[in-house]
Amino acid sequence: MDIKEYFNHQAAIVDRWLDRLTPLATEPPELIHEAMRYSLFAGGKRLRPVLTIAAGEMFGADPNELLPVACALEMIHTYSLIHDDLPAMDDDDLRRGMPTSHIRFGEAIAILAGDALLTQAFITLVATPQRDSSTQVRLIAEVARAAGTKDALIGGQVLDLHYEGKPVSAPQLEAIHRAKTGALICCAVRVGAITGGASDDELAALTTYGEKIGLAFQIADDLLDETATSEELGKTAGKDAATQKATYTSLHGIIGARHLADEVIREAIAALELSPSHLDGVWRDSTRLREIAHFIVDRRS
Ligand code: GRG
Repeated sequence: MDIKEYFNHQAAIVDRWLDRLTPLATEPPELIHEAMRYSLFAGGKRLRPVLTIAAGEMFGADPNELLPVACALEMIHTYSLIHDDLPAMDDDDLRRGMPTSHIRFGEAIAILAGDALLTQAFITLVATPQRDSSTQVRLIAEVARAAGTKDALIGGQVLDLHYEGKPVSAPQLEAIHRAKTGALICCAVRVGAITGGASDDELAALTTYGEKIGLAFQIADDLLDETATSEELGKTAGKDAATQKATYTSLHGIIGARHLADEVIREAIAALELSPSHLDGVWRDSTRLREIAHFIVDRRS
């Protein structure tokens, strides 16, 4: 199976689990469940859950333990997109090729759909027994931290708002994205490895990989904003330039950003290549994680 087929295969499995783990749109209060499902099933790439699955598979994780953790991350990611699109934030009309949640349901329901998806993620984690209860608590703590304020999703979004319209240096840009985009991506890799029972050394190697691909993802996102169409992206293209937002392309140019992305991906893969020597003689197959690293910078949406 090549990486595209692997993504499609795993995304279909993730969708089945998401369907199982999310209240039905016919369950009262129907409107909020409909809004949660509208954004959840609008056709995202499922990058974060697929990362969790690929990292978990590397350590032989049990799918019944792994998939709910993967889905919890997709719920949190979807909540962040709904809130990011709100008039009070990026004020966007289009997401995943469809009208954004506030356009479809109004602002109040969009806010609540985001809140509900964040909550549903933790309901899911709490309801999923893991290999032992300390692993379960650890996973819940990992996800909570990545969604929080310190070097994490909400903190990154606050930094992003803070720097709006101001000059941003390369280290400041990296700090924004390490938190806003990178924390959840790195968490997706870590929780997969933890679910599979990775050792501390293995987890450290995968954390470096996760941090690097998180950065590469954002550089690729900035490149796509300039080089892809709204149809390809399923969201408004060219918005960063139109709003004069500091991006990797505005700081380094298109060619410079492309080189940076390639360099960061090489570092991510190097972190994986180092890991076998830390593995107590146990070989772990990191082929999928290497392929995903390349996919992140080669994608067109
Ligand atoms: C509102 C708490 C809060 C956080 C918002 C994620 C985020 C923080 C904002 C999204 C804005 C944005 C376009 C960030 C760039 C990186 C990113 C997260 C892109 C979207 O992720 P993909 O490409 O989307 O994985 P799909 O739809 O494929 O899941």
